Amino acid sequence: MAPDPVDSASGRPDVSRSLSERLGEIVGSSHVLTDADAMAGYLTDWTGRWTGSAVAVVRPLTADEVAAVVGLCADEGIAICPQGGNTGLVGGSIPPADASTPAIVLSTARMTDIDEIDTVGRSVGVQAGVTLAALDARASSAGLRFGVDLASRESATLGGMVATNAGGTRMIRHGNTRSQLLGIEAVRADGQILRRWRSLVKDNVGYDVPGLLAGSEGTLAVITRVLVRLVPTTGATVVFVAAIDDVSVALALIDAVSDAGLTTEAAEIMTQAGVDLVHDHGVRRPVSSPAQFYVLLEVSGPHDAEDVVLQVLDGQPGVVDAVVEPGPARDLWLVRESHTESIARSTTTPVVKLDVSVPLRALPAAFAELAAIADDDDCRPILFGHVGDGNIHVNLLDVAEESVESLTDRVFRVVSAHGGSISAEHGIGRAKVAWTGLGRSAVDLDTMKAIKTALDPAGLLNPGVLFE
Ligand code: FAD
Ligand code: 2HG
Ligand code: ZN
Repeated sequence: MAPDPVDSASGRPDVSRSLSERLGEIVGSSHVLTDADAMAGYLTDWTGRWTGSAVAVVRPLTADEVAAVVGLCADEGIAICPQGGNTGLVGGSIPPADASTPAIVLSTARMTDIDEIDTVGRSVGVQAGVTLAALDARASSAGLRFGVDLASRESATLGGMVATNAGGTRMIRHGNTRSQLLGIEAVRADGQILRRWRSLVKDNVGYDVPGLLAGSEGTLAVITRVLVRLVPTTGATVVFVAAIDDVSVALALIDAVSDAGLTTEAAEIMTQAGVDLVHDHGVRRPVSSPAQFYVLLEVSGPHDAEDVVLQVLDGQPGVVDAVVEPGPARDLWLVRESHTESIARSTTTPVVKLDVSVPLRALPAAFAELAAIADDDDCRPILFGHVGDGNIHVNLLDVAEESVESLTDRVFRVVSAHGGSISAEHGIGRAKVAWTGLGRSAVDLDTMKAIKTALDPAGLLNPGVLFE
Protein backbone atom coordinates (compact mmCIF):
# COMPACT_ATOMS: atom_id res chain seq x y z
CA MET A 1 0.00 0.00 0.00
CA ALA A 2 1.30 3.52 -0.81
CA PRO A 3 2.46 5.55 2.23
CA ASP A 4 -0.06 8.01 3.67
CA PRO A 5 0.28 11.54 2.29
CA VAL A 6 1.86 14.06 4.64
CA ASP A 7 -0.09 17.01 6.10
CA SER A 8 1.91 20.12 5.04
CA ALA A 9 1.11 22.03 8.25
CA SER A 10 2.05 19.39 10.82
CA GLY A 11 4.45 17.26 8.78
CA ARG A 12 2.66 14.17 10.14
CA PRO A 13 0.97 11.54 7.92
CA ASP A 14 -2.46 12.87 6.93
CA VAL A 15 -4.44 9.70 7.61
CA SER A 16 -7.84 11.30 7.14
CA ARG A 17 -7.01 12.67 3.67
CA SER A 18 -5.71 9.36 2.41
CA LEU A 19 -8.73 7.62 3.89
CA SER A 20 -11.15 10.04 2.25
CA GLU A 21 -9.41 9.50 -1.10
CA ARG A 22 -9.76 5.76 -0.76
CA LEU A 23 -13.40 6.11 0.31
CA GLY A 24 -13.90 8.32 -2.75
CA GLU A 25 -12.58 5.55 -4.98
CA ILE A 26 -15.38 3.34 -3.66
CA VAL A 27 -18.39 5.68 -3.61
CA GLY A 28 -17.26 8.60 -5.78
CA SER A 29 -15.45 11.59 -4.29
CA SER A 30 -18.58 13.78 -4.27
CA HIS A 31 -20.17 11.30 -1.83
CA VAL A 32 -17.41 11.59 0.75
CA LEU A 33 -18.04 14.72 2.81
CA THR A 34 -15.20 16.03 4.95
CA ASP A 35 -15.98 19.72 5.08
CA ALA A 36 -17.31 20.75 8.53
CA ASP A 37 -20.30 22.63 7.12
CA ALA A 38 -21.27 19.78 4.80
CA MET A 39 -21.01 17.27 7.66
CA ALA A 40 -22.81 19.38 10.28
CA GLY A 41 -26.33 18.06 9.59
CA TYR A 42 -25.09 14.47 9.97
CA LEU A 43 -23.39 15.18 13.29
CA THR A 44 -26.25 16.56 15.37
CA ASP A 45 -29.24 14.45 16.32
CA TRP A 46 -32.91 15.37 15.96
CA THR A 47 -33.22 16.60 19.56
CA GLY A 48 -30.05 18.70 19.48
CA ARG A 49 -28.79 16.89 22.59
CA TRP A 50 -26.14 14.85 20.78
CA THR A 51 -23.37 16.20 18.60
CA GLY A 52 -20.47 14.16 17.31
CA SER A 53 -17.31 14.22 15.27
CA ALA A 54 -16.32 12.19 12.22
CA VAL A 55 -13.44 12.06 9.76
CA ALA A 56 -15.97 11.81 6.91
CA VAL A 57 -19.60 11.25 6.00
CA VAL A 58 -19.79 8.54 3.34
CA ARG A 59 -22.84 8.01 1.14
CA PRO A 60 -22.70 4.67 -0.72
CA LEU A 61 -25.25 3.56 -3.31
CA THR A 62 -25.12 -0.24 -3.25
CA ALA A 63 -24.47 -3.13 -0.86
CA ASP A 64 -21.19 -3.80 -2.65
CA GLU A 65 -20.08 -0.23 -1.98
CA VAL A 66 -21.14 -0.55 1.68
CA ALA A 67 -19.14 -3.80 1.92
CA ALA A 68 -16.05 -2.11 0.46
CA VAL A 69 -16.40 0.87 2.83
CA VAL A 70 -16.83 -1.41 5.86
CA GLY A 71 -13.88 -3.56 4.73
CA LEU A 72 -11.65 -0.49 4.39
CA CYS A 73 -12.70 0.75 7.83
CA ALA A 74 -11.97 -2.69 9.30
CA ASP A 75 -8.45 -2.60 7.82
CA GLU A 76 -7.83 0.93 9.09
CA GLY A 77 -9.51 0.61 12.53
CA ILE A 78 -12.10 3.26 11.72
CA ALA A 79 -15.45 3.12 13.54
CA ILE A 80 -18.72 3.26 11.58
CA CYS A 81 -21.90 4.98 12.65
CA PRO A 82 -24.72 3.93 10.30
CA GLN A 83 -27.26 6.69 9.74
CA GLY A 84 -30.65 6.71 8.00
CA GLY A 85 -33.02 9.65 8.41
CA ASN A 86 -31.35 10.80 11.65
CA THR A 87 -34.74 10.95 13.40
CA GLY A 88 -33.66 8.61 16.22
CA LEU A 89 -34.25 10.05 19.68
CA VAL A 90 -31.53 8.36 21.76
CA GLY A 91 -28.32 9.60 20.12
CA GLY A 92 -27.54 6.34 18.27
CA SER A 93 -27.20 7.86 14.80
CA ILE A 94 -24.38 10.25 15.80
CA PRO A 95 -20.77 9.18 16.49
CA PRO A 96 -19.41 10.33 19.85
CA ALA A 97 -17.77 13.76 20.05
CA ASP A 98 -14.83 12.58 22.15
CA ALA A 99 -14.10 9.16 20.64
CA SER A 100 -10.62 7.74 20.88
CA THR A 101 -11.31 5.81 17.65
CA PRO A 102 -11.85 7.97 14.53
CA ALA A 103 -15.27 7.38 12.97
CA ILE A 104 -17.19 7.83 9.76
CA VAL A 105 -20.93 8.35 9.40
CA LEU A 106 -22.22 5.87 6.82
CA SER A 107 -25.35 7.50 5.46
CA THR A 108 -27.92 5.47 3.51
CA ALA A 109 -29.43 8.64 1.98
CA ARG A 110 -28.70 7.48 -1.60
CA MET A 111 -29.94 3.89 -1.09
CA THR A 112 -33.53 4.46 -2.17
CA ASP A 113 -34.45 1.62 -4.56
CA ILE A 114 -37.84 -0.06 -4.16
CA ASP A 115 -38.39 -3.47 -5.81
CA GLU A 116 -41.59 -4.47 -7.54
CA ILE A 117 -44.33 -5.22 -5.01
CA ASP A 118 -45.33 -8.87 -4.63
CA THR A 119 -49.09 -8.37 -4.46
CA VAL A 120 -49.76 -12.10 -3.94
CA GLY A 121 -47.37 -12.56 -1.03
CA ARG A 122 -47.93 -8.93 0.06
CA SER A 123 -44.26 -8.09 0.47
CA VAL A 124 -41.62 -5.85 -1.00
CA GLY A 125 -37.85 -5.49 -0.91
CA VAL A 126 -36.45 -2.00 -0.35
CA GLN A 127 -33.01 -0.51 0.10
CA ALA A 128 -32.20 0.69 3.61
CA GLY A 129 -32.47 4.41 2.80
CA VAL A 130 -36.07 4.28 1.55
CA THR A 131 -38.25 6.47 3.75
CA LEU A 132 -41.46 5.20 5.27
CA ALA A 133 -43.41 7.83 3.31
CA ALA A 134 -41.84 6.70 0.02
CA LEU A 135 -42.62 3.05 0.76
CA ASP A 136 -46.23 3.85 1.68
CA ALA A 137 -46.66 5.99 -1.43
CA ARG A 138 -45.47 3.08 -3.63
CA ALA A 139 -47.45 0.44 -1.71
CA SER A 140 -50.68 2.45 -1.87
CA SER A 141 -50.79 1.94 -5.65
CA ALA A 142 -51.35 -1.76 -4.85
CA GLY A 143 -53.89 -1.05 -2.07
CA LEU A 144 -51.24 -1.88 0.53
CA ARG A 145 -49.12 -0.11 3.12
CA PHE A 146 -46.42 -0.81 5.69
CA GLY A 147 -47.84 -2.05 9.02
CA VAL A 148 -45.84 0.44 11.12
CA ASP A 149 -46.52 4.18 11.10
CA LEU A 150 -44.55 7.03 12.70
CA ALA A 151 -44.97 10.81 12.68
CA SER A 152 -41.37 10.95 11.37
CA ARG A 153 -42.48 9.09 8.21
CA GLU A 154 -41.10 11.68 5.75
CA SER A 155 -37.50 11.15 6.99
CA ALA A 156 -37.31 7.86 8.93
CA THR A 157 -35.87 5.08 6.75
CA LEU A 158 -36.65 1.39 6.62
CA GLY A 159 -33.02 0.64 7.60
CA GLY A 160 -33.35 2.87 10.66
CA MET A 161 -36.76 1.49 11.53
CA VAL A 162 -35.46 -2.07 11.44
CA ALA A 163 -32.29 -1.08 13.33
CA THR A 164 -34.41 0.48 16.11
CA ASN A 165 -37.30 -2.00 15.82
CA ALA A 166 -39.61 1.02 15.67
CA GLY A 167 -43.08 0.73 17.22
CA GLY A 168 -45.33 3.66 16.38
CA THR A 169 -49.05 4.27 16.31
CA ARG A 170 -50.20 1.06 14.52
CA MET A 171 -48.30 -1.33 16.78
CA ILE A 172 -51.49 -2.33 18.59
CA ARG A 173 -52.86 -3.56 15.23
CA HIS A 174 -49.90 -4.93 13.26
CA GLY A 175 -46.99 -5.27 15.72
CA ASN A 176 -43.54 -3.66 15.65
CA THR A 177 -41.05 -3.42 12.77
CA ARG A 178 -39.46 -6.77 13.63
CA SER A 179 -42.83 -8.44 13.05
CA GLN A 180 -42.92 -7.06 9.48
CA LEU A 181 -39.48 -8.40 8.58
CA LEU A 182 -39.24 -11.39 6.20
CA GLY A 183 -35.65 -11.05 5.04
CA ILE A 184 -32.54 -8.91 5.28
CA GLU A 185 -29.33 -8.02 3.49
CA ALA A 186 -26.62 -6.57 5.71
CA VAL A 187 -22.89 -6.00 5.72
CA ARG A 188 -21.04 -7.57 8.63
CA ALA A 189 -18.14 -5.89 10.42
CA ASP A 190 -15.70 -8.02 8.39
CA GLY A 191 -17.12 -6.60 5.14
CA GLN A 192 -19.02 -9.76 4.13
CA ILE A 193 -22.56 -9.43 2.79
CA LEU A 194 -25.10 -11.52 4.69
CA ARG A 195 -28.27 -12.18 2.66
CA ARG A 196 -31.35 -14.03 3.93
CA TRP A 197 -34.02 -13.27 1.40
CA ARG A 198 -37.00 -15.57 1.12
CA SER A 199 -40.61 -14.48 0.91
CA LEU A 200 -41.66 -17.19 3.35
CA VAL A 201 -43.75 -16.74 6.46
CA LYS A 202 -42.65 -20.19 7.67
CA ASP A 203 -38.90 -20.86 7.56
CA ASN A 204 -37.33 -22.43 10.63
CA VAL A 205 -33.77 -23.15 9.56
CA GLY A 206 -31.99 -22.15 12.74
CA TYR A 207 -31.59 -18.74 14.30
CA ASP A 208 -33.74 -15.73 13.38
CA VAL A 209 -30.88 -13.56 12.11
CA PRO A 210 -33.11 -10.83 10.58
CA GLY A 211 -34.97 -10.69 13.93
CA LEU A 212 -31.63 -10.34 15.74
CA LEU A 213 -30.58 -7.41 13.55
CA ALA A 214 -33.94 -5.75 14.26
CA GLY A 215 -33.30 -3.53 17.28
CA SER A 216 -29.49 -3.91 17.03
CA GLU A 217 -29.07 -0.13 16.54
CA GLY A 218 -26.19 -0.38 14.08
CA THR A 219 -24.03 -2.40 16.48
CA LEU A 220 -24.06 -5.77 14.68
CA ALA A 221 -24.13 -4.99 10.94
CA VAL A 222 -24.99 -2.29 8.42
CA ILE A 223 -28.42 -3.08 6.98
CA THR A 224 -28.47 -2.49 3.22
CA ARG A 225 -31.84 -3.94 2.14
CA VAL A 226 -34.93 -5.36 3.83
CA LEU A 227 -37.76 -7.62 2.67
CA VAL A 228 -40.91 -6.61 4.52
CA ARG A 229 -44.58 -7.58 4.70
CA LEU A 230 -47.25 -5.16 3.61
CA VAL A 231 -50.79 -4.97 4.96
CA PRO A 232 -53.99 -3.94 3.16
CA THR A 233 -54.81 -0.25 3.49
CA THR A 234 -57.52 0.05 6.12
CA GLY A 235 -60.99 0.70 4.68
CA ALA A 236 -63.36 3.07 6.42
CA THR A 237 -62.32 3.97 9.94
CA VAL A 238 -63.72 6.12 12.72
CA VAL A 239 -61.49 8.33 14.87
CA PHE A 240 -62.53 9.77 18.20
CA VAL A 241 -60.90 11.80 20.92
CA ALA A 242 -62.45 11.50 24.37
CA ALA A 243 -61.66 13.83 27.26
CA ILE A 244 -61.32 11.55 30.28
CA ASP A 245 -60.54 11.96 33.96
CA ASP A 246 -58.40 8.85 34.48
CA VAL A 247 -55.98 6.67 32.48
CA SER A 248 -58.08 3.62 33.39
CA VAL A 249 -60.93 5.06 31.28
CA ALA A 250 -58.67 4.87 28.19
CA LEU A 251 -58.04 1.18 28.86
CA ALA A 252 -61.75 0.59 29.46
CA LEU A 253 -62.58 2.26 26.12
CA ILE A 254 -60.14 -0.02 24.28
CA ASP A 255 -61.90 -3.04 25.81
CA ALA A 256 -65.35 -1.57 25.15
CA VAL A 257 -64.80 -0.96 21.41
CA SER A 258 -63.45 -4.48 21.06
CA ASP A 259 -66.43 -5.95 22.99
CA ALA A 260 -68.68 -3.98 20.60
CA GLY A 261 -67.11 -5.79 17.61
CA LEU A 262 -64.77 -3.01 16.38
CA THR A 263 -61.05 -3.42 15.61
CA THR A 264 -58.66 -0.99 17.28
CA GLU A 265 -56.26 0.47 14.70
CA ALA A 266 -54.56 2.88 17.12
CA ALA A 267 -54.92 3.95 20.76
CA GLU A 268 -53.04 7.04 21.94
CA ILE A 269 -53.09 9.11 25.10
CA MET A 270 -52.33 12.80 25.72
CA THR A 271 -52.58 15.10 28.73
CA GLN A 272 -54.02 18.57 29.16
CA ALA A 273 -50.49 20.03 29.25
CA GLY A 274 -49.65 18.40 25.90
CA VAL A 275 -52.88 19.50 24.22
CA ASP A 276 -52.31 23.04 25.53
CA LEU A 277 -48.74 23.02 24.19
CA VAL A 278 -49.68 21.93 20.65
CA HIS A 279 -52.53 24.46 20.75
CA ASP A 280 -49.92 27.16 21.48
CA HIS A 281 -48.30 26.05 18.19
CA GLY A 282 -51.47 26.52 16.19
CA VAL A 283 -53.15 23.11 16.46
CA ARG A 284 -56.87 23.04 17.27
CA ARG A 285 -58.18 21.70 20.57
CA PRO A 286 -59.96 18.40 19.90
CA VAL A 287 -62.76 19.14 22.42
CA SER A 288 -63.52 22.29 24.37
CA SER A 289 -63.97 20.67 27.81
CA PRO A 290 -60.73 20.60 29.79
CA ALA A 291 -59.73 17.21 31.17
CA GLN A 292 -56.73 15.55 32.73
CA PHE A 293 -56.29 13.15 29.79
CA TYR A 294 -57.39 12.77 26.19
CA VAL A 295 -57.56 9.39 24.49
CA LEU A 296 -57.51 9.08 20.69
CA LEU A 297 -58.83 5.84 19.22
CA GLU A 298 -59.01 4.88 15.56
CA VAL A 299 -61.29 1.90 14.94
CA SER A 300 -62.51 -0.06 11.93
CA GLY A 301 -65.57 -2.26 11.58
CA PRO A 302 -68.97 -2.50 9.93
CA HIS A 303 -70.44 0.57 8.19
CA ASP A 304 -72.41 1.58 11.29
CA ALA A 305 -69.09 1.83 13.21
CA GLU A 306 -69.74 5.50 14.01
CA ASP A 307 -73.06 4.64 15.72
CA VAL A 308 -71.35 1.84 17.64
CA VAL A 309 -68.66 4.30 18.80
CA LEU A 310 -71.30 6.78 19.96
CA GLN A 311 -73.04 4.05 21.97
CA VAL A 312 -69.73 2.97 23.53
CA LEU A 313 -68.90 6.55 24.52
CA ASP A 314 -72.39 7.04 25.92
CA GLY A 315 -72.12 4.00 28.13
CA GLN A 316 -68.58 4.62 29.37
CA PRO A 317 -68.27 6.24 32.83
CA GLY A 318 -65.45 8.79 33.06
CA VAL A 319 -65.89 10.26 29.57
CA VAL A 320 -66.20 14.03 30.05
CA ASP A 321 -66.59 15.03 26.40
CA ALA A 322 -65.80 13.52 22.97
CA VAL A 323 -65.51 14.27 19.28
CA VAL A 324 -66.09 11.58 16.64
CA GLU A 325 -65.01 11.87 12.97
CA PRO A 326 -64.74 9.54 9.99
CA GLY A 327 -61.12 8.54 9.30
CA PRO A 328 -58.48 9.48 8.47
CA ALA A 329 -59.38 12.59 10.55
CA ARG A 330 -55.95 14.15 10.05
CA ASP A 331 -57.01 17.17 12.13
CA LEU A 332 -57.51 14.96 15.20
CA TRP A 333 -54.32 13.02 14.50
CA LEU A 334 -52.43 16.31 14.17
CA VAL A 335 -53.08 17.00 17.86
CA ARG A 336 -51.26 13.80 18.78
CA GLU A 337 -48.58 13.86 16.07
CA SER A 338 -47.59 17.49 16.74
CA HIS A 339 -46.39 16.72 20.25
CA THR A 340 -42.75 15.93 19.42
CA GLU A 341 -42.22 18.99 17.19
CA SER A 342 -44.03 21.36 19.57
CA ILE A 343 -41.98 20.10 22.50
CA ALA A 344 -38.73 20.60 20.54
CA ARG A 345 -39.76 24.18 19.80
CA SER A 346 -40.77 24.96 23.41
CA THR A 347 -37.99 23.63 25.61
CA THR A 348 -35.18 25.95 26.68
CA THR A 349 -32.70 23.04 27.01
CA PRO A 350 -32.54 19.87 24.88
CA VAL A 351 -35.57 17.82 25.87
CA VAL A 352 -35.03 14.76 28.08
CA LYS A 353 -36.94 11.99 26.29
CA LEU A 354 -37.62 8.85 28.26
CA ASP A 355 -39.62 6.35 26.25
CA VAL A 356 -40.84 3.71 28.72
CA SER A 357 -43.43 0.98 29.00
CA VAL A 358 -45.22 -0.71 31.88
CA PRO A 359 -47.72 -3.58 32.08
CA LEU A 360 -51.22 -2.25 31.27
CA ARG A 361 -52.46 -2.95 34.82
CA ALA A 362 -49.75 -0.60 36.18
CA LEU A 363 -50.37 2.20 33.69
CA PRO A 364 -52.60 4.50 35.80
CA ALA A 365 -50.26 4.32 38.82
CA ALA A 366 -47.12 4.77 36.68
CA PHE A 367 -48.60 7.83 34.96
CA ALA A 368 -49.31 9.46 38.34
CA GLU A 369 -45.89 8.61 39.79
CA LEU A 370 -44.00 9.80 36.71
CA ALA A 371 -45.86 13.10 36.63
CA ALA A 372 -45.13 13.58 40.34
CA ILE A 373 -41.36 13.13 39.84
CA ALA A 374 -41.28 15.92 37.30
CA ASP A 375 -43.51 18.17 39.40
CA ASP A 376 -41.09 17.66 42.27
CA ASP A 377 -38.23 19.03 40.21
CA ASP A 378 -37.82 22.25 38.40
CA CYS A 379 -38.91 21.07 34.95
CA ARG A 380 -42.01 20.87 32.77
CA PRO A 381 -43.30 17.35 32.09
CA ILE A 382 -45.30 16.40 29.00
CA LEU A 383 -46.46 12.78 29.05
CA PHE A 384 -48.17 11.10 26.12
CA GLY A 385 -47.91 7.82 24.29
CA HIS A 386 -49.27 4.62 22.83
CA VAL A 387 -51.69 3.76 25.63
CA GLY A 388 -52.77 0.41 24.20
CA ASP A 389 -49.14 -0.80 24.35
CA GLY A 390 -48.49 0.52 27.88
CA ASN A 391 -45.98 2.91 26.29
CA ILE A 392 -45.51 6.34 27.89
CA HIS A 393 -43.34 9.03 26.30
CA VAL A 394 -42.01 11.01 29.25
CA ASN A 395 -40.74 14.33 27.93
CA LEU A 396 -39.06 16.63 30.44
CA LEU A 397 -38.61 20.21 29.24
CA ASP A 398 -36.33 22.93 30.58
CA VAL A 399 -34.16 20.46 32.55
CA ALA A 400 -30.86 21.89 33.78
CA GLU A 401 -27.92 19.81 32.47
CA GLU A 402 -26.84 18.82 36.00
CA SER A 403 -30.29 17.30 36.69
CA VAL A 404 -30.56 15.13 33.56
CA GLU A 405 -28.96 12.05 35.06
CA SER A 406 -30.80 12.10 38.40
CA LEU A 407 -34.19 12.72 36.78
CA THR A 408 -33.57 9.95 34.26
CA ASP A 409 -32.63 7.63 37.08
CA ARG A 410 -35.77 8.43 39.08
CA VAL A 411 -38.03 7.85 36.09
CA PHE A 412 -36.37 4.53 35.24
CA ARG A 413 -36.60 3.31 38.82
CA VAL A 414 -40.36 3.96 38.90
CA VAL A 415 -40.72 2.07 35.64
CA SER A 416 -38.54 -0.77 36.82
CA ALA A 417 -40.50 -1.08 40.08
CA HIS A 418 -43.63 -1.68 37.98
CA GLY A 419 -41.86 -4.39 35.94
CA GLY A 420 -41.60 -2.05 32.94
CA SER A 421 -38.98 -1.31 30.28
CA ILE A 422 -36.60 1.68 30.07
CA SER A 423 -36.93 1.56 26.28
CA ALA A 424 -40.30 0.75 24.76
CA GLU A 425 -39.53 1.61 21.15
CA HIS A 426 -36.72 4.15 20.64
CA GLY A 427 -33.83 1.89 21.68
CA ILE A 428 -30.92 2.46 24.06
CA GLY A 429 -28.61 4.51 21.84
CA ARG A 430 -26.12 6.55 23.85
CA ALA A 431 -28.77 8.01 26.13
CA LYS A 432 -29.66 4.93 28.19
CA VAL A 433 -26.51 2.78 28.20
CA ALA A 434 -25.92 3.34 31.91
CA TRP A 435 -29.32 1.87 32.80
CA THR A 436 -29.49 -1.36 30.76
CA GLY A 437 -29.02 -3.29 34.01
CA LEU A 438 -32.54 -2.24 34.99
CA GLY A 439 -34.67 -4.95 33.46
CA ARG A 440 -31.90 -7.09 31.91
CA SER A 441 -30.05 -9.59 34.11
CA ALA A 442 -26.25 -9.86 34.11
CA VAL A 443 -26.46 -13.15 32.19
CA ASP A 444 -28.82 -11.59 29.63
CA LEU A 445 -26.46 -8.63 29.10
CA ASP A 446 -23.51 -11.03 28.90
CA THR A 447 -25.34 -13.00 26.18
CA MET A 448 -25.89 -9.79 24.19
CA LYS A 449 -22.23 -8.85 24.64
CA ALA A 450 -21.14 -12.32 23.43
CA ILE A 451 -23.17 -11.83 20.23
CA LYS A 452 -21.69 -8.36 19.75
CA THR A 453 -18.14 -9.63 20.25
CA ALA A 454 -18.66 -12.57 17.88
CA LEU A 455 -19.94 -10.36 15.07
CA ASP A 456 -17.84 -7.26 15.70
CA PRO A 457 -14.68 -8.35 17.59
CA ALA A 458 -12.90 -5.02 17.05
CA GLY A 459 -15.94 -3.05 18.27
CA LEU A 460 -16.05 -0.79 15.22
CA LEU A 461 -19.81 -0.81 14.61
CA ASN A 462 -21.42 2.09 16.48
CA PRO A 463 -19.16 2.03 19.56
CA GLY A 464 -20.78 3.54 22.65
CA VAL A 465 -24.27 2.57 21.50
CA LEU A 466 -26.08 -0.11 23.54
CA PHE A 467 -22.84 -1.01 25.40
CA GLU A 468 -20.35 1.20 27.29
P1 FAD B 1 -31.55 7.02 12.40
O1 FAD B 1 -32.03 8.03 13.35
O2 FAD B 1 -30.68 7.49 11.30
O3 FAD B 1 -30.78 5.85 13.20
C1 FAD B 1 -31.37 5.25 14.32
C2 FAD B 1 -30.49 4.07 14.76
O4 FAD B 1 -30.49 3.07 13.75
C3 FAD B 1 -29.04 4.44 14.98
O5 FAD B 1 -28.52 3.64 16.01
C4 FAD B 1 -28.37 4.08 13.67
O6 FAD B 1 -27.00 3.78 13.80
C5 FAD B 1 -29.16 2.85 13.25
N1 FAD B 1 -29.28 2.69 11.80
C6 FAD B 1 -29.87 3.55 10.91
N2 FAD B 1 -29.80 3.02 9.68
C7 FAD B 1 -29.14 1.83 9.78
C8 FAD B 1 -28.74 0.85 8.84
N3 FAD B 1 -29.01 0.96 7.55
N4 FAD B 1 -28.08 -0.24 9.31
C9 FAD B 1 -27.80 -0.37 10.62
N5 FAD B 1 -28.15 0.54 11.55
C10 FAD B 1 -28.81 1.63 11.13
N6 FAD B 1 -39.97 5.89 16.94
C11 FAD B 1 -40.86 4.92 17.24
O7 FAD B 1 -40.46 3.79 17.50
N7 FAD B 1 -42.20 5.18 17.27
C12 FAD B 1 -42.71 6.39 16.97
O8 FAD B 1 -43.92 6.59 17.02
C13 FAD B 1 -41.80 7.42 16.60
N8 FAD B 1 -42.25 8.64 16.26
C14 FAD B 1 -41.36 9.65 16.00
C15 FAD B 1 -41.84 10.91 15.70
C16 FAD B 1 -40.95 11.97 15.46
C17 FAD B 1 -41.50 13.33 15.11
C18 FAD B 1 -39.55 11.73 15.51
C19 FAD B 1 -38.57 12.83 15.25
C20 FAD B 1 -39.07 10.46 15.81
C21 FAD B 1 -39.96 9.41 16.05
N9 FAD B 1 -39.51 8.12 16.34
C22 FAD B 1 -40.40 7.12 16.62
C23 FAD B 1 -38.08 7.84 16.38
C24 FAD B 1 -37.44 7.51 14.99
O9 FAD B 1 -38.18 8.07 13.93
C25 FAD B 1 -37.32 6.00 14.82
O10 FAD B 1 -36.42 5.48 15.78
C26 FAD B 1 -36.85 5.58 13.43
O11 FAD B 1 -36.93 4.19 13.34
C27 FAD B 1 -35.43 6.02 13.11
O12 FAD B 1 -35.21 5.88 11.71
P2 FAD B 1 -34.04 6.71 11.00
O13 FAD B 1 -33.93 6.26 9.60
O14 FAD B 1 -34.23 8.15 11.22
O15 FAD B 1 -32.78 6.18 11.81
C1 2HG C 1 -44.19 9.27 19.10
O1 2HG C 1 -44.85 8.34 19.53
C2 2HG C 1 -42.70 9.13 19.05
O2 2HG C 1 -44.72 10.28 18.63
C3 2HG C 1 -41.94 10.30 19.67
O3 2HG C 1 -42.28 7.92 19.57
C4 2HG C 1 -42.13 10.37 21.16
O4 2HG C 1 -41.39 12.63 21.22
C5 2HG C 1 -41.51 11.59 21.84
O5 2HG C 1 -41.21 11.47 23.02
ZN1 ZN D 1 -43.90 6.63 20.12
